[in-house]
Amino acid sequence: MFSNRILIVDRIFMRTMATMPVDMPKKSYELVIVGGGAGGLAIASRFVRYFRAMKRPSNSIAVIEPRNTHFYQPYWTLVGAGLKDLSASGRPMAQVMPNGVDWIKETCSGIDPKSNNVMLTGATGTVNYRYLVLAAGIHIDWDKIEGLLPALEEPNNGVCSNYSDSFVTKTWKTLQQFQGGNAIFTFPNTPIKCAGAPQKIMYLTDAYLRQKGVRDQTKIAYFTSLPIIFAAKHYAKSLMELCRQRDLNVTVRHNLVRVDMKKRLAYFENLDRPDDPLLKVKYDMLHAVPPMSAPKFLKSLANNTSNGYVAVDPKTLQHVEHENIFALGDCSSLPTSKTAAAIASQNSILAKNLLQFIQYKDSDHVDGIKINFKSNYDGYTSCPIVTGNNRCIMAEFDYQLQPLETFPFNQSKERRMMFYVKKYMLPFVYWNGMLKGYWSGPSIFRKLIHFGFK
Ligand code: UQ1
Repeated sequence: MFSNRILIVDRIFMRTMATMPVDMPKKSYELVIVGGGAGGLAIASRFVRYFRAMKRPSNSIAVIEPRNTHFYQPYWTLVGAGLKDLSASGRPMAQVMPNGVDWIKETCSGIDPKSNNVMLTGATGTVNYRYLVLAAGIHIDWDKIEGLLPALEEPNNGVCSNYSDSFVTKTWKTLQQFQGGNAIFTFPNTPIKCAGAPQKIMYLTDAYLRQKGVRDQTKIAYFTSLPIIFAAKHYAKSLMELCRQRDLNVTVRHNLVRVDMKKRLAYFENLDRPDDPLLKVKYDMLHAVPPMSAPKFLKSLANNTSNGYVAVDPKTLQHVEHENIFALGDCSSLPTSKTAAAIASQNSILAKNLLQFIQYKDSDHVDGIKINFKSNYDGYTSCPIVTGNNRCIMAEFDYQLQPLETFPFNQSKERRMMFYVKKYMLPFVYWNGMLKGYWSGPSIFRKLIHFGFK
C-alpha cells in the first residue's frame, strides 16, 4: 500500500517533468555580458557599482568568457619588435574579473533574442538575461589565406604575425635571424582590429634593421588592400611622407591570398583588376595580417547591412531591434576603427545609456515608447602609430575621420613623448582605470586642455 503511493507520486512527478520544456534555462541573470575582454570587463566593473548602489541582489551579473588569460593586445606590436616581453601583456582572467560577478567559463554558441537566452556549449547549457551586452571581440580567419597557418606554425621560415599570442614571439625571432633580402608586410581585405598595427611593425622592423646594419641589403614593402595607407587623411599624409623618406614601398589595393613557404613566395590579388593573374612576390620575411570577421554565434543579432556584426545604433550603442541588448567594441557594427581607445570611449557611453534604460524599465513606464538617450558616441578612436623605437604619431579621430586631438599640438608629427604615453602610460591606465570601469577615454582632458588654450 505504502510503496504503491510512492509509485503514484513518482509517476505524477515524472509526468510533470516530461511536460517541462527541455530548454528551460538553468540560470538567470539581470545582466549578462558576453566577453571578458576590454569592453566586457569595463562594463562589468561599472555595473557591479551601479547595481550595488541600486540595491540589486548580489550575483545579478554574469560574464561569459572561456579564456584563462586576459591580454593587453596593444602591447603585441612592441612584443613583436622585441621592445616588451609577451608575459608583460597578459594577466590571469581570474585576477581581472571584477568581484561581484559570476564568471561563466564557457563558450557561447548562439543567442535567442526572443526568449532572452544565451546558449553555451558547456554544462551550463542556457543562460537567461534581462539585459544583454555583447563584447565578444572579432574572429580571426587564419585559414582564409592559403598556406598561412602552416607557415606560421613552422619555425625559422621568415613568416610571422603579431595578431596572436601564439605567433607574436616568432616575429621577434624572425627579426633577429633576418640578414637582409625582401621584408614584406600586409593588410587584409576586411576590417581588422587595430588597423595601424600592420604598418607599425614595418616601422619598427625598419628601425631595427638600421640599428643592426642590414637595412642597405633590405627592401621593405607594404601591401594593403585599402586604397590609402591610413583612413584618416590628416595622418595618412605624414605617414606617406615618412615611408618616402625611409624607402618603404607602399602598394595599395593588393590582398595577400596565398603563401608558399617552400618557395618563399607571397601571392597577391589586385583588387581593382580581379581578372589579372596573381602578383608573385619573393620574401625573406613576411609579416602577414589575417582577415577577420564577426563571431558566427552573433548572427541572430546582425542585420542586412551589418556584415555579421551586432547591429547597434552608432550613437546610443543600443541594438537596432531588441531594446534590451547593447554592444560595443570589435563585435559591434559601430562604423569606427576597432581599437582599445574606441572601447574606452564606448564603454562609458554604453554604461550610461544602459543604466538609463534599466532605470526607465524599473520605473512606472509605458512600453513601446522610444527612450531619449542622454549619451551619444561621436565615433572617437585613437591609434598610437609607433613609427620607431622611441617615436609615435598619436592619431585620434571621429566617425567623419576628422582629427579629435587631446594635446595642444599637431599630433600628425612623430613625437618621443607620445611613444612613452603608448609604452608606459596607456597600459597603466588600461589595467588600473579602464578594466575597473574608471576610464572613459581622454575626452575630459581634451576639453580641459583646449579650453585652457582658447
Ligand atoms: C586610450 O584611452 C586607451 O585606453 C586605455 C588606449 O588603449 C590602450 C589607447 O591606445 C589610447 C591611444 C587611448 C587614448 C588616450 C590618449 C592619451 C590619446
